[in-house]
Amino acid sequence: MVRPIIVSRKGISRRKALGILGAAAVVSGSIPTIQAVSAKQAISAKDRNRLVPIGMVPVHGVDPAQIKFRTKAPLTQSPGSMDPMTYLEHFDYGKTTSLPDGTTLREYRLAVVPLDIEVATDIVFPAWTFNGTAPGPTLRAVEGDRIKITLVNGDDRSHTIHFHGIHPADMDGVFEQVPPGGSFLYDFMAKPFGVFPYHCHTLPLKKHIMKGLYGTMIIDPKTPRPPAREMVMVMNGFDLDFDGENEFYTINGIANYYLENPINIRVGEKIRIYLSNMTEFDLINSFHLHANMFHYYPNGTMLEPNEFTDTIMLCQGQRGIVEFTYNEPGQYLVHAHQSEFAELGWIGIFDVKP
Ligand SMILES: [Cu+2]
Repeated sequence: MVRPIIVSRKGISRRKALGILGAAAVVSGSIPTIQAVSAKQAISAKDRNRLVPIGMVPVHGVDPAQIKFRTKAPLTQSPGSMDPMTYLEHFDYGKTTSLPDGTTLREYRLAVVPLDIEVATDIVFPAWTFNGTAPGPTLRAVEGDRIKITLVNGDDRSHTIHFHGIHPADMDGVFEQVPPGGSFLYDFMAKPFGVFPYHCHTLPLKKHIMKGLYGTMIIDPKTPRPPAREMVMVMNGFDLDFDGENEFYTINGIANYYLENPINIRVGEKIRIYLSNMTEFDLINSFHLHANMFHYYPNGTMLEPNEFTDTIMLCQGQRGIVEFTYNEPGQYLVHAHQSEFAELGWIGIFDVKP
Protein backbone atom coordinates (compact mmCIF):
# COMPACT_ATOMS: atom_id res chain seq x y z
CA MET A 1 0.00 0.00 0.00
CA VAL A 2 1.26 3.46 -0.86
CA ARG A 3 1.84 5.53 2.24
CA PRO A 4 0.12 8.91 2.27
CA ILE A 5 2.41 11.85 1.72
CA ILE A 6 2.58 14.27 4.61
CA VAL A 7 2.74 17.47 2.68
CA SER A 8 5.45 19.88 3.59
CA ARG A 9 5.63 23.49 2.48
CA LYS A 10 7.51 22.50 -0.64
CA GLY A 11 5.63 19.26 -1.00
CA ILE A 12 3.38 19.83 -3.93
CA SER A 13 2.67 22.43 -6.57
CA ARG A 14 -0.58 23.16 -8.37
CA ARG A 15 0.92 21.79 -11.57
CA LYS A 16 1.92 18.65 -9.77
CA ALA A 17 -1.59 18.32 -8.39
CA LEU A 18 -2.91 18.41 -11.93
CA GLY A 19 -0.69 15.49 -12.77
CA ILE A 20 -1.80 13.52 -9.76
CA LEU A 21 -5.46 13.82 -10.57
CA GLY A 22 -5.04 13.58 -14.33
CA ALA A 23 -5.35 16.83 -16.17
CA ALA A 24 -8.41 16.27 -18.30
CA ALA A 25 -11.71 14.64 -17.44
CA VAL A 26 -13.13 13.40 -20.69
CA VAL A 27 -16.49 11.85 -21.32
CA SER A 28 -16.45 9.01 -23.77
CA GLY A 29 -19.95 7.73 -24.28
CA SER A 30 -21.36 7.69 -20.80
CA ILE A 31 -18.12 6.54 -19.16
CA PRO A 32 -16.10 9.38 -17.65
CA THR A 33 -12.39 8.97 -18.08
CA ILE A 34 -9.32 10.78 -16.87
CA GLN A 35 -6.39 11.49 -19.11
CA ALA A 36 -2.93 12.19 -17.86
CA VAL A 37 -1.42 15.02 -19.87
CA SER A 38 1.48 17.39 -19.95
CA ALA A 39 1.52 18.33 -16.27
CA LYS A 40 3.21 14.97 -15.84
CA GLN A 41 6.42 16.66 -16.85
CA ALA A 42 6.33 18.60 -13.61
CA ILE A 43 6.46 15.39 -11.58
CA SER A 44 9.65 13.57 -10.85
CA ALA A 45 10.01 10.07 -12.25
CA LYS A 46 9.88 8.71 -8.70
CA ASP A 47 6.62 10.48 -7.97
CA ARG A 48 5.17 9.47 -11.31
CA ASN A 49 5.55 5.83 -10.39
CA ARG A 50 3.82 6.41 -7.08
CA LEU A 51 1.05 8.72 -8.20
CA VAL A 52 -1.05 7.23 -10.93
CA PRO A 53 -3.89 9.61 -11.76
CA ILE A 54 -7.01 8.60 -9.94
CA GLY A 55 -10.08 7.45 -11.79
CA MET A 56 -7.87 6.59 -14.72
CA VAL A 57 -9.26 4.94 -17.79
CA PRO A 58 -6.60 5.57 -20.39
CA VAL A 59 -7.64 7.41 -23.53
CA HIS A 60 -6.11 9.54 -26.23
CA GLY A 61 -2.75 7.99 -26.73
CA VAL A 62 -2.11 6.57 -23.27
CA ASP A 63 -1.17 2.92 -23.59
CA PRO A 64 -3.33 0.90 -21.18
CA ALA A 65 -0.36 -1.41 -20.63
CA GLN A 66 1.46 1.48 -18.96
CA ILE A 67 -1.16 1.69 -16.27
CA LYS A 68 -0.03 -0.75 -13.63
CA PHE A 69 -2.75 -0.12 -11.10
CA ARG A 70 -5.65 2.14 -10.47
CA THR A 71 -5.32 4.42 -7.48
CA LYS A 72 -8.60 5.30 -5.84
CA ALA A 73 -9.55 8.49 -4.12
CA PRO A 74 -9.66 7.96 -0.36
CA LEU A 75 -13.02 6.87 0.97
CA THR A 76 -12.74 9.02 4.09
CA GLN A 77 -10.59 11.98 5.10
CA SER A 78 -9.31 10.11 8.16
CA PRO A 79 -9.91 6.67 9.69
CA GLY A 80 -13.42 6.54 11.10
CA SER A 81 -14.53 9.94 9.82
CA MET A 82 -17.77 10.36 7.89
CA ASP A 83 -17.39 9.44 4.22
CA PRO A 84 -18.52 12.02 1.62
CA MET A 85 -21.40 9.80 0.46
CA THR A 86 -22.86 9.81 3.97
CA TYR A 87 -21.98 13.48 4.45
CA LEU A 88 -23.93 14.33 1.28
CA GLU A 89 -27.26 13.48 2.90
CA HIS A 90 -26.43 13.87 6.59
CA PHE A 91 -28.12 16.66 8.54
CA ASP A 92 -27.48 17.31 12.22
CA TYR A 93 -30.79 18.40 13.74
CA GLY A 94 -29.21 18.74 17.18
CA LYS A 95 -30.47 17.45 20.50
CA THR A 96 -34.08 18.55 20.33
CA THR A 97 -36.26 19.51 23.30
CA SER A 98 -39.29 21.71 23.81
CA LEU A 99 -39.13 24.93 25.87
CA PRO A 100 -42.04 25.89 28.20
CA ASP A 101 -43.38 28.38 25.64
CA GLY A 102 -43.48 25.67 22.99
CA THR A 103 -40.36 26.81 21.15
CA THR A 104 -38.15 24.01 19.88
CA LEU A 105 -34.64 24.09 21.35
CA ARG A 106 -31.86 22.50 19.32
CA GLU A 107 -28.45 21.95 20.89
CA TYR A 108 -25.32 21.18 18.90
CA ARG A 109 -21.67 20.68 19.71
CA LEU A 110 -18.83 21.69 17.41
CA ALA A 111 -15.31 20.81 18.49
CA VAL A 112 -12.23 22.25 16.83
CA VAL A 113 -10.01 19.28 16.12
CA PRO A 114 -6.63 19.69 14.39
CA LEU A 115 -6.29 16.64 12.15
CA ASP A 116 -4.31 15.35 9.19
CA ILE A 117 -6.92 14.57 6.55
CA GLU A 118 -6.55 12.86 3.19
CA VAL A 119 -8.07 15.17 0.56
CA ALA A 120 -6.93 13.39 -2.61
CA THR A 121 -5.13 10.19 -3.44
CA ASP A 122 -2.19 9.90 -1.04
CA ILE A 123 -2.36 13.61 -0.25
CA VAL A 124 -2.66 14.54 3.40
CA PHE A 125 -3.51 18.06 4.48
CA PRO A 126 -2.85 19.29 8.03
CA ALA A 127 -6.36 20.61 8.63
CA TRP A 128 -8.21 22.30 11.44
CA THR A 129 -11.65 20.71 11.49
CA PHE A 130 -15.03 21.03 13.13
CA ASN A 131 -15.76 17.54 14.50
CA GLY A 132 -13.14 15.85 12.34
CA THR A 133 -14.04 16.74 8.76
CA ALA A 134 -13.49 19.70 6.44
CA PRO A 135 -16.11 20.88 5.68
CA GLY A 136 -17.71 20.40 9.07
CA PRO A 137 -21.17 19.06 9.94
CA THR A 138 -24.33 20.36 8.29
CA LEU A 139 -26.49 21.83 11.04
CA ARG A 140 -30.21 22.02 10.45
CA ALA A 141 -33.10 23.75 12.20
CA VAL A 142 -36.48 25.31 11.48
CA GLU A 143 -37.16 29.03 11.38
CA GLY A 144 -38.17 30.16 14.88
CA ASP A 145 -36.24 27.42 16.71
CA ARG A 146 -33.86 28.41 19.48
CA ILE A 147 -30.37 27.28 18.66
CA LYS A 148 -27.57 26.60 21.12
CA ILE A 149 -24.20 25.62 19.74
CA THR A 150 -21.31 24.84 22.06
CA LEU A 151 -17.90 25.45 20.54
CA VAL A 152 -15.21 23.39 22.24
CA ASN A 153 -11.72 24.44 21.25
CA GLY A 154 -9.46 21.41 21.17
CA ASP A 155 -6.69 23.26 19.36
CA ASP A 156 -3.71 25.17 20.74
CA ARG A 157 -4.76 28.47 19.17
CA SER A 158 -7.91 30.58 19.45
CA HIS A 159 -10.94 30.04 17.22
CA THR A 160 -14.57 31.13 16.92
CA ILE A 161 -17.67 30.33 14.89
CA HIS A 162 -19.22 33.10 12.86
CA PHE A 163 -22.68 32.19 11.59
CA HIS A 164 -24.23 33.98 8.65
CA GLY A 165 -27.83 35.04 9.30
CA ILE A 166 -29.49 37.26 11.89
CA HIS A 167 -28.41 37.20 15.57
CA PRO A 168 -27.16 39.48 18.38
CA ALA A 169 -23.73 41.12 18.09
CA ASP A 170 -22.27 39.08 20.95
CA MET A 171 -23.29 35.86 19.18
CA ASP A 172 -21.50 36.80 15.98
CA GLY A 173 -18.28 34.88 16.63
CA VAL A 174 -15.96 37.77 15.99
CA PHE A 175 -14.95 39.52 19.21
CA GLU A 176 -15.41 36.62 21.65
CA GLN A 177 -12.31 34.65 20.78
CA VAL A 178 -12.31 31.18 22.29
CA PRO A 179 -8.86 30.34 23.71
CA PRO A 180 -7.14 26.95 23.54
CA GLY A 181 -9.05 24.50 25.68
CA GLY A 182 -11.92 26.96 26.10
CA SER A 183 -15.54 26.79 25.08
CA PHE A 184 -18.31 29.22 24.11
CA LEU A 185 -22.08 28.91 23.86
CA TYR A 186 -23.70 30.52 20.81
CA ASP A 187 -27.37 31.06 21.58
CA PHE A 188 -29.74 32.65 19.07
CA MET A 189 -33.04 32.20 17.24
CA ALA A 190 -33.01 30.53 13.83
CA LYS A 191 -33.92 33.20 11.29
CA PRO A 192 -34.57 33.78 8.49
CA PHE A 193 -35.05 30.50 6.59
CA GLY A 194 -32.33 29.81 4.07
CA VAL A 195 -28.85 28.39 3.61
CA PHE A 196 -26.07 29.86 5.74
CA PRO A 197 -22.36 29.19 5.86
CA TYR A 198 -20.60 29.13 9.19
CA HIS A 199 -16.87 29.53 9.64
CA CYS A 200 -14.15 30.49 12.07
CA HIS A 201 -13.57 34.25 12.23
CA THR A 202 -10.17 34.40 13.91
CA LEU A 203 -7.33 36.35 12.31
CA PRO A 204 -5.64 35.74 9.98
CA LEU A 205 -9.05 34.94 8.60
CA LYS A 206 -8.05 33.37 5.32
CA LYS A 207 -5.75 30.96 7.10
CA HIS A 208 -8.46 29.89 9.56
CA ILE A 209 -10.86 29.30 6.69
CA MET A 210 -8.49 27.62 4.27
CA LYS A 211 -7.45 25.20 7.02
CA GLY A 212 -10.99 23.80 6.97
CA LEU A 213 -13.06 25.52 9.67
CA TYR A 214 -16.39 25.95 7.89
CA GLY A 215 -19.67 24.24 7.16
CA THR A 216 -23.34 24.80 6.36
CA MET A 217 -26.37 25.64 8.45
CA ILE A 218 -29.79 25.08 6.88
CA ILE A 219 -32.82 26.83 8.34
CA ASP A 220 -36.02 25.37 6.95
CA PRO A 221 -39.15 27.46 6.47
CA LYS A 222 -41.92 26.72 9.00
CA THR A 223 -43.98 25.27 6.18
CA PRO A 224 -41.55 22.72 4.75
CA ARG A 225 -40.42 22.88 1.16
CA PRO A 226 -42.05 20.31 -1.15
CA PRO A 227 -40.68 16.78 -0.77
CA ALA A 228 -37.37 16.09 -2.50
CA ARG A 229 -34.20 14.09 -2.02
CA GLU A 230 -31.94 16.54 -0.26
CA MET A 231 -28.17 16.89 -0.35
CA VAL A 232 -25.54 19.32 0.82
CA MET A 233 -22.54 20.31 -1.25
CA VAL A 234 -19.77 22.56 0.00
CA MET A 235 -17.33 23.74 -2.66
CA ASN A 236 -13.83 24.20 -1.27
CA GLY A 237 -10.13 24.07 -2.06
CA PHE A 238 -6.98 22.89 -0.32
CA ASP A 239 -3.72 24.85 -0.44
CA LEU A 240 -1.22 22.13 0.30
CA ASP A 241 1.99 24.16 0.22
CA PHE A 242 0.53 27.30 1.84
CA ASP A 243 1.47 29.51 -1.08
CA GLY A 244 -1.94 31.17 -1.28
CA GLU A 245 -3.11 29.01 -4.19
CA ASN A 246 -5.24 25.88 -4.03
CA GLU A 247 -3.82 22.62 -5.35
CA PHE A 248 -7.11 20.72 -5.12
CA TYR A 249 -10.78 21.59 -5.34
CA THR A 250 -13.49 19.38 -3.93
CA ILE A 251 -17.13 18.91 -3.14
CA ASN A 252 -17.44 17.88 0.49
CA GLY A 253 -13.73 17.42 1.07
CA ILE A 254 -12.18 14.78 -1.21
CA ALA A 255 -11.03 15.48 -4.78
CA ASN A 256 -12.79 13.36 -7.41
CA TYR A 257 -14.72 11.44 -4.75
CA TYR A 258 -18.10 11.66 -6.51
CA LEU A 259 -16.45 10.93 -9.85
CA GLU A 260 -15.27 7.58 -8.58
CA ASN A 261 -18.29 7.04 -6.36
CA PRO A 262 -21.22 8.32 -8.45
CA ILE A 263 -24.28 9.63 -6.67
CA ASN A 264 -27.12 7.23 -7.46
CA ILE A 265 -30.44 8.90 -8.13
CA ARG A 266 -33.56 7.83 -10.02
CA VAL A 267 -35.38 9.00 -13.10
CA GLY A 268 -38.07 11.43 -12.03
CA GLU A 269 -36.60 11.92 -8.55
CA LYS A 270 -36.59 15.54 -7.47
CA ILE A 271 -33.15 16.52 -6.19
CA ARG A 272 -32.54 19.51 -3.94
CA ILE A 273 -28.95 20.56 -3.24
CA TYR A 274 -28.00 23.04 -0.55
CA LEU A 275 -24.90 24.47 -2.21
CA SER A 276 -22.30 26.83 -0.79
CA ASN A 277 -18.87 28.11 -1.72
CA MET A 278 -16.19 28.32 0.96
CA THR A 279 -13.22 28.24 -1.43
CA GLU A 280 -10.41 30.47 -0.18
CA PHE A 281 -8.04 32.44 -2.47
CA ASP A 282 -10.04 32.08 -5.72
CA LEU A 283 -12.51 34.85 -6.50
CA ILE A 284 -15.29 32.53 -7.58
CA ASN A 285 -16.28 28.92 -7.80
CA SER A 286 -19.08 27.49 -9.92
CA PHE A 287 -21.54 24.64 -10.36
CA HIS A 288 -22.42 23.18 -13.74
CA LEU A 289 -24.91 20.37 -14.32
CA HIS A 290 -24.73 18.32 -17.52
CA ALA A 291 -27.56 17.62 -19.95
CA ASN A 292 -30.13 19.28 -17.73
CA MET A 293 -31.26 22.58 -16.25
CA PHE A 294 -31.94 23.48 -12.64
CA HIS A 295 -33.97 25.99 -10.71
CA TYR A 296 -31.85 28.21 -8.49
CA TYR A 297 -32.89 29.89 -5.25
CA PRO A 298 -30.14 32.34 -4.18
CA ASN A 299 -29.49 32.04 -0.43
CA GLY A 300 -32.55 29.79 -0.13
CA THR A 301 -34.37 32.74 1.42
CA MET A 302 -37.25 32.79 -1.09
CA LEU A 303 -39.66 30.02 -2.01
CA GLU A 304 -39.65 30.82 -5.71
CA PRO A 305 -36.56 30.33 -7.88
CA ASN A 306 -35.21 33.30 -9.76
CA GLU A 307 -33.14 31.45 -12.31
CA PHE A 308 -33.47 28.44 -14.62
CA THR A 309 -30.00 27.57 -15.79
CA ASP A 310 -27.31 24.91 -16.00
CA THR A 311 -24.47 26.96 -14.49
CA ILE A 312 -24.14 29.34 -11.58
CA MET A 313 -21.14 31.04 -10.05
CA LEU A 314 -20.64 31.92 -6.40
CA CYS A 315 -18.04 34.00 -4.59
CA GLN A 316 -16.80 32.87 -1.19
CA GLY A 317 -19.69 32.85 1.28
CA GLN A 318 -22.38 32.81 -1.41
CA ARG A 319 -24.82 29.94 -1.39
CA GLY A 320 -28.21 28.82 -2.59
CA ILE A 321 -30.51 25.93 -3.43
CA VAL A 322 -30.35 23.95 -6.67
CA GLU A 323 -33.34 21.83 -7.76
CA PHE A 324 -33.58 19.46 -10.71
CA THR A 325 -34.94 16.16 -12.01
CA TYR A 326 -33.51 13.85 -14.66
CA ASN A 327 -35.98 12.28 -17.05
CA GLU A 328 -33.62 9.83 -18.76
CA PRO A 329 -31.30 7.25 -17.20
CA GLY A 330 -27.55 7.54 -17.63
CA GLN A 331 -24.46 9.08 -16.13
CA TYR A 332 -24.33 12.85 -15.97
CA LEU A 333 -21.40 14.99 -14.90
CA VAL A 334 -21.55 17.78 -12.36
CA HIS A 335 -18.48 19.99 -11.99
CA ALA A 336 -17.04 23.45 -11.65
CA HIS A 337 -17.17 25.33 -14.92
CA GLN A 338 -13.74 26.72 -14.28
CA SER A 339 -12.21 23.84 -16.18
CA GLU A 340 -9.07 23.86 -14.07
CA PHE A 341 -11.08 23.38 -10.86
CA ALA A 342 -12.79 20.37 -12.45
CA GLU A 343 -9.44 18.93 -13.44
CA LEU A 344 -8.16 19.47 -9.91
CA GLY A 345 -10.94 17.49 -8.28
CA TRP A 346 -14.26 19.36 -8.37
CA ILE A 347 -16.10 16.88 -10.54
CA GLY A 348 -18.69 14.20 -9.91
CA ILE A 349 -21.35 12.05 -11.49
CA PHE A 350 -25.07 11.63 -11.02
CA ASP A 351 -25.82 8.05 -12.02
CA VAL A 352 -29.50 8.16 -12.93
CA LYS A 353 -31.15 4.76 -12.67
CA PRO A 354 -34.45 3.89 -14.34
CU1 LIG B 1 -9.95 29.50 13.63
